[in-house]
Amino acid sequence: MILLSIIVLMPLCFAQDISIEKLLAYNKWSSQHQRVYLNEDEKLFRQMVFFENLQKIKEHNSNPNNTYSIHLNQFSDMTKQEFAEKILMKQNIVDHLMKGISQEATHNDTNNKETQLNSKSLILADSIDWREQGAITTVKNQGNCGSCWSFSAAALMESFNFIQNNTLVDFSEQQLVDCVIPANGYYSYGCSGGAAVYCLDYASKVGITTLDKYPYVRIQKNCNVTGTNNGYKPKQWIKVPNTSNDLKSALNFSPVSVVVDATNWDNYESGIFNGCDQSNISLNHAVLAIGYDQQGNWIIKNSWSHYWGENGFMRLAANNTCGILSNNLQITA
Ligand SMILES: *[C@@H]1O[C@H](CO)[C@@H](O)[C@H](O)[C@H]1NC(C)=O
Ligand SMILES: *[C@@H]1O[C@H](CO)[C@@H](O)[C@H](O)[C@H]1NC(C)=O
Ligand SMILES: *[C@@H]1O[C@H](CO)[C@@H](O)[C@H](O)[C@H]1NC(C)=O
Ligand SMILES: *[C@@H]1O[C@H](CO)[C@@H](O)[C@H](O)[C@H]1NC(C)=O
Ligand SMILES: *[C@@H]1O[C@H](CO)[C@@H](O)[C@H](O)[C@H]1NC(C)=O
Ligand SMILES: *[C@@H]1O[C@H](CO)[C@@H](O)[C@H](O)[C@H]1NC(C)=O
Ligand SMILES: CC(=O)N[C@H]1CO[C@H](CO)[C@@H](O)[C@@H]1O
Repeated sequence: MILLSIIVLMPLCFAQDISIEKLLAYNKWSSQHQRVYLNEDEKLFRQMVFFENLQKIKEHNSNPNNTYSIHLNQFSDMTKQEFAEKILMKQNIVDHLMKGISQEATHNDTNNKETQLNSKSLILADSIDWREQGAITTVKNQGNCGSCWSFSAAALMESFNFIQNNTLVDFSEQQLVDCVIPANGYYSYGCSGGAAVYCLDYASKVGITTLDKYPYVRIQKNCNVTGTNNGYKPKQWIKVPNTSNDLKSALNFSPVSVVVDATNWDNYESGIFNGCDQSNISLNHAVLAIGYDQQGNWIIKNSWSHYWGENGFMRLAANNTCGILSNNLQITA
């Protein structure tokens, strides 16, 4: 597979001739990111992918029309396809999840009506950023595992617990990855994908423990909790309706778990991101919306470490950019 890719990429690479400058950039990047490769072939392949990404970054950042910049980061030697496979949720799993979620949501129609009512009477703040209230824990790193859904859910519970209980505690994503599984009655599949709503359902029954008691290890293991009194339990949650106003009014109350298309988020550095293909949205990543600015851009907490984006955060263009309004979840009690 790698060899084949080298053969395919080789002419491309010679065509754009590898300069000393590019090689230096690669050496610096690979020592910073402590890259270790299986063999010379893989190293050569990774270098070529890196050079292509470097070229893309140069072109993007030299266009003054772009509202955001991109840069080298931990994903810079991955192809788009590898990034999707290793970091994002699998499409067939997401499709499966969405079916289950829409069924659950219809059971809670009375709750949905309540939010719509609230959003009409609520006076929205011009802007809101829950970091300013101290309601957001440090940015985490999910690693090469599509467990974003557990990070989105844990972050949602952490913020709600802070708002309700005035203590900011990191909760255990690993507990969710290991225990929110089909064998326990939930549609969620570890590093392949899952849904925050099942994490809430699970935590409401069993309780979610803290990060230091059940640390994150970047792979799925056997569920290692017993009993039903393991920590924080959300009591009630709702699906937020899919308009900007509804998401804004929800954000006036607390952060919101959102699902997005992150296909093109890999190399985001800073600015207002609007780089999704809006005509072809595939929901494949879960994050936490933590506010919006005066122009209506959304503020997002991601789980790709604080080296990614704006110290781990992102500003996403207003409206339904990357499908952010599609599938939103908020704890209400
Ligand atoms: C920037 O946008 C303007 C106006 O739409 C366009 O004429 C110009 O070609 C764009 N520049 C680049 C480098 O894409
Ligand atoms: C499960 O948890 C117990 C107690 O917290 C710990 O001693 C044990 O090593 C854990 N087992 C695994 C497989 O992680
Ligand atoms: C809520 O706050 C109390 C007092 O600060 C603390 O003991 C308790 O652990 C907190 N609950 C959670 C779930 O963090
Ligand atoms: C928004 O939700 C309504 C029903 O609540 C649905 O009919 C509509 O298709 C949704 N729109 C989008 C863009 O998801
Ligand atoms: C739509 O997006 C998916 C996933 O990113 C991709 O595989 C597919 O080729 C895209 N389709 C078109 C028509 O661009
Ligand atoms: C997008 O959001 C901006 C700012 O909130 C608003 O002015 C604009 O009308 C919106 N555009 C669409 C197409 O909804
Ligand atoms: C997603 C969600 O809110 N599910 C709830 C829907 O309503 C039933 C019955 O009240 C609850 O059991 C679910 O947890």
